[in-house]
Amino acid sequence: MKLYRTADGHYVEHGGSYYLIPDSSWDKLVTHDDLHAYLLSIVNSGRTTDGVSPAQILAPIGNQEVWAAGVTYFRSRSARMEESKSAGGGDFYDRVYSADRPELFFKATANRVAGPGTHVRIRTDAKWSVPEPELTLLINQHGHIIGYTVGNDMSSRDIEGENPLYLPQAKVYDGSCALGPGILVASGPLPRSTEIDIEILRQGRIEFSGSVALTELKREPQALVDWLFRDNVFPNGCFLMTGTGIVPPSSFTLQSGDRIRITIEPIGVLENVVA
Ligand code: DO4
Ligand code: MG
Repeated sequence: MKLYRTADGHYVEHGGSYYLIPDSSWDKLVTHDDLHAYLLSIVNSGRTTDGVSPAQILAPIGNQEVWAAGVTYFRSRSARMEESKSAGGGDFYDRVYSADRPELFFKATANRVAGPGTHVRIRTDAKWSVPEPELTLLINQHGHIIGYTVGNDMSSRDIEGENPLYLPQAKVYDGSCALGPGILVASGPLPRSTEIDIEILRQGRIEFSGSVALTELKREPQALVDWLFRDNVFPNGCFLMTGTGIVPPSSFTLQSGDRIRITIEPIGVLENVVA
């Protein structure tokens, strides 16, 4: 089942049919005792409604914080070691890749998150910017993974590479994150064979494409969540981006007008244009 947030209400989609969720706030849905069973009861009511058009769909976020894990794929470790070599930061990335404690950082509040079909941004003071396509977990207030969405952890590589202490500036700014289009509410974990694909189109032509399977993800999603919930409460639940396994070559930087298309097959396609 997929859950969508729109200006006209929230919808659940199942088998190609759409069902309007009776009056409920997004935060209430995220913190529902058993969201999967609740959505199933709506589907089983059989009261279908008209479909939801892509233009109606908003970012699937209410009052949740967005956090992110880093250096969870070998490709990310190597790219970060390379970009920070002259700053002497390379060793940190190698160490965190194999350490018990993962890298976790605060990524965004809802106002910094772009929904599907809207604009993401590159920093005005950055010279080297990339999208990071990431499986993103929706977690309830008890630390249980209740759904999955597609995420884009926009990053300024020159800023984080200059000094690891600049990471919050490289990662957190207006339009630095995109989520959507909906939430896949599944009864179990996603198969490890699940693929994440990205295409970056410039003037209608593919400038970069890449893909990675979840088999390359070094850590278990629930283990990342357990670390995040150590000494942190999230009364409205939260999102956790699980890191990138796709890094474009060092010669690539995003430009205004680039179209970023990220696909995770069972969830959907998240498409945004760089402002
Ligand atoms: O350590 C810097 C950020 C890592 C990150 O965002 C990623 O690996 O996806
Ligand atoms: Mg990332």
